[in-house]
Parts: sequence; C-alpha cells; structure tokens
Amino acid sequence: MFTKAIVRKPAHTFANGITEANLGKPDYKIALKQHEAYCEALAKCGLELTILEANPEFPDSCFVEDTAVVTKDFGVIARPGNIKRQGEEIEIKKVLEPLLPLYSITEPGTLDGGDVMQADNKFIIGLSNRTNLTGSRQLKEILEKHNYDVTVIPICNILHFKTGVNYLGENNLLLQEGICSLNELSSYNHIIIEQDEFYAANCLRVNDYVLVPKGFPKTKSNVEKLGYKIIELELSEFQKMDGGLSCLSLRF
Ligand code: CIR
Repeated sequence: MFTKAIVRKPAHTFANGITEANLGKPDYKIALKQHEAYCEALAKCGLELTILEANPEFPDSCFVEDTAVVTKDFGVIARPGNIKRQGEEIEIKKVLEPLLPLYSITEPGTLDGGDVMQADNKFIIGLSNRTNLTGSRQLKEILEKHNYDVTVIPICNILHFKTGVNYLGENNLLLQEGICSLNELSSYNHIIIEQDEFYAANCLRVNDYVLVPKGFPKTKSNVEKLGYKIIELELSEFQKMDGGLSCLSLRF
C-alpha cells in the first residue's frame, strides 16, 4: 500500500519542455485542470499528497517520477539523462530528505525514474537514451543491498521503460505490442496494448485502483476484466509532452 505521493504543478513554461510526440502545443490552463484531477484521484486512492509549486526554470519538472526512485524504506535521487532536466532532482532531494534515507546516482551515471519499474520484490531497469549502464549498475547495487531482485534490460523505440511496460500487481503486466526484451518479461501475465492505444500502456496501479488514461476503451475494458476498479483521467496535455500517468508522481 502506498500512503504518500509527491507531485509538482506544471509550470507556465510547460510547453517548452522536451517532446517528440508531434501532437501540438499543450494548453497550460487545461494541463493545470488535468493535473488537479490527477491529484484528486491520488487522494481518492488514499494518498497524502505533497504538492510542490511549479518551477518555470524546468518546463518538464511536473514529471517528478524521473527525479527519484522511492520505496517505503529509502529513496534514490536520480541523475536525469537529458541535460535540460538536470537540476530538477535537487529540490526533490530536499523534499525527500526528512522522510527517507537517501542514496544518489552519481556522474557519469544517468538514470530517469521512468525507466525503473517495481513488480513486487523485483525491479526492472530499462536502459534507454536517458538511463545509461553506469546509472543502472549504481541503482542495481543499491536495490540489491535492500534485498530486491534486479534485472537490467535494453529498451527500444520508447522514451522510458514505463512508456511501454507497466506492472499492475497480481502478476499482470501491461505492455505495448512488439516491445523488445520480451524474454525477460515472460513470467508475467501479458496484457498486450495494440498500437492504436500505445499511450495507455502507462496505466498506474495505486492501492485499490488502476488509473487509466481517458480515450483508450480497449485498455480500459481489459483492465476492468482483470477485476480492477478504474479511475479514468484525461491526460491529453501531458501526452503532448511525452508524459503519462506514472510520470506525474512519486508514490511510496
Ligand atoms: C521528458 O522528455 O523528459 C518529458 N517531456 C516527459 C517525461 C515523461 N516521464 C516519464 O515517462 N517518466
């Protein structure tokens, strides 16, 4: 069970962030509304929220997931793989410091939290354009010290590992059709997301609910069929900036 989450409001500079989505410019006011609804959903799932003020210096800083990896017992401050995002982690470190013992990924390691997926007692770290081998090895060592199993696998054609693969719990794994490194994921029950709903591979399990992006009926129905309670959220403006449900919070 998660009890807490950290989120950060989108900044007015949000549209200047990094994106390859080609879906047009996000509307800041709509993004703020969608973010509010996201926060309400996390509260409904039982989480106590720390809502950080927007930081216009970092247009991508609402995607807090990338700045750390957190568990109930400790946190690891990430070292963002895109230079435009390096520095976002500094304030997150200040926020987490009073709450958890912390480690840090250090140079030349880079790691984005979006590449790190927890599945019960196991972590899978994706090697991406953002997370390098050194960063992954540093994180693996820390997690193994805490008795987690860790697998590092290369990813292709997606921004972050969790852009394409997400663990719901109960051995259920959502994954985009055609994802590489399938062998390492063969022990899970696969729920395949077809190309027209790829964005919905990033659903987010929070306690008794699964948060699902709005507008992806096949994924919604497949998740419901597994017996999960669903909260649907409109995320269009975050999708335009390559961000999804998991990216918008750190949960622990
Ligand atoms: C970026 O490119 O870094 C942001 N525009 C989107 C980050 C999304 N985060 C995530 O998937 N964990």
